[in-house]
Amino acid sequence: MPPRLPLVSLGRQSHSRISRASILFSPPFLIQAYQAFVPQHTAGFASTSRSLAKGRSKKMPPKKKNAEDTKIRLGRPGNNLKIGIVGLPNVGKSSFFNTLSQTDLGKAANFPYATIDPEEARIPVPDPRFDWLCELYKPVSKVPAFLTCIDIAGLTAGASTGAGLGNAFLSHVRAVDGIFQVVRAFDDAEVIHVEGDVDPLRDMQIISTELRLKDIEWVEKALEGLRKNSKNLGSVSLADKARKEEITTVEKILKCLTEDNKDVRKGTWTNKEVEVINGLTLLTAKPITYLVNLSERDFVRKKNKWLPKIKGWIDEHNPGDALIPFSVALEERLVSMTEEEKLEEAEKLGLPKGNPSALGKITTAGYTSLDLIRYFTSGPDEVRAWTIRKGTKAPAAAGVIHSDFENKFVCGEIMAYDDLKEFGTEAQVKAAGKLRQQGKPYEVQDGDICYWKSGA
Ligand SMILES: Nc1nc2c(ncn2[C@@H]2O[C@H](COP(=O)(O)OP(=O)(O)OP(=O)(O)O)[C@@H](O)[C@H]2O)c(=O)[nH]1
Ligand SMILES: [Mg+2]
Repeated sequence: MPPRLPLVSLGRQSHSRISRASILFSPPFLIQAYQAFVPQHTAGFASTSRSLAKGRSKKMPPKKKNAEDTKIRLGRPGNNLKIGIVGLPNVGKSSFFNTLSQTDLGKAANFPYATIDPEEARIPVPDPRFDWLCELYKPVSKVPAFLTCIDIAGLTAGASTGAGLGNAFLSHVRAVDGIFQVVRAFDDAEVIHVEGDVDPLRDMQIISTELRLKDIEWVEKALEGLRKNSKNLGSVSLADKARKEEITTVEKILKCLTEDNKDVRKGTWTNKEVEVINGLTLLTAKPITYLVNLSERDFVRKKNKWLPKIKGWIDEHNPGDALIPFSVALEERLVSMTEEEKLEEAEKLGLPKGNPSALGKITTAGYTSLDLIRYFTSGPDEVRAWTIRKGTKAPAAAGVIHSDFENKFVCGEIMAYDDLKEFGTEAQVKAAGKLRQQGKPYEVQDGDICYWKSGA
């Protein structure tokens, strides 16, 4: 009997066991104002090349790969991932993008389709662990983790067949790895709604339908091409067998989108099937975080008539997807305030102590939705967060700093953030036997503090 392939659930692993959408309302994260961006492959290299171990890498016999252990993730491989801001026209996407990036790059204006060309910005991802490390080392340079966000044009009903900015818009969505879907739930007669009135459920249905229709068209085309080339397939050659399997998988994807009426990321797939899906770069395979744009008043009182219905819609259609209420109007006011003024504002509004902005929480949710984690390199020169995908092995994680670290990887000296916090200094962590030497098979954990050793 052939070995059974593991079933891989697409989308966020952390949500795979949660069947209900969660409203992430409080407490908001403190957002960092770090704007510094030190180019990769420079500073981190210096801080981790204290001593290079020469010729110490003894060749181990290659281990047997166990395919069942390695779950293949949906989407593009790699760490350099992007999240796109998607939604109907005039719902506040560019205004949100501007507050998030603290720029005026996004074309925010009170008419539909103000945005045409996508704009991109790198947003620092808040992390109290990073702040603590900076306090400890007081480094010359501080580089937090970043999330790349893209402001995309508005999508309208019929976009999949070319209405509005139709296909241009959808190609921009295809180019990102995850989606922030802005849903308008604020009333303002001054702000035109392309559908005539405010109805977030209808709007969510429109976006969902358009993304699915485009995927169906894409998958049908792929299937047609595969079937055309499969007329002379035999049953003996491995290549022919693989081709047949691919056709069966594409048929299953089409069934998921049509008969099962599901986004592709909500299906259950084997690793082989995920490989086929990834080759198709489908829109509904990308993780979605729903961002509900409320009036400032509704955000402050944590009440809006649409919110429970929106949650119900997500539970029914895309269970497990995150839902974050926020207010672009409030964020626009907060963006020009100092940290102190923000704290005062929170008190004035009756919000929980701390930064009243939801942007930190949103950035973190986007980062997590892409299965991104970070490890740190730290010292008096620099404290820096390095973004990797969950499940990345030590050599590849080191390679994010410099390809030499991966190619000539010897080992990593690694301590957990919690251990450093508990023991206070690197020396004490070491004395407690908590500084670990890790080899190539080690899977880097979120919050690890790493020091890589590479050979000549
Ligand atoms: N009252 C109110 N107006 C808002 C809010 N968010 C955005 N707006 C206004 O809505 C209008 C459209 O905002 P944009 O940010 O350009 O919307 P968009 O979704 O990027 O629009 P397109 O690029 O055309 O798809 C602007 O006049 C904003 O000032 C909000 O929370 N409350
Ligand atoms: Mg816009």
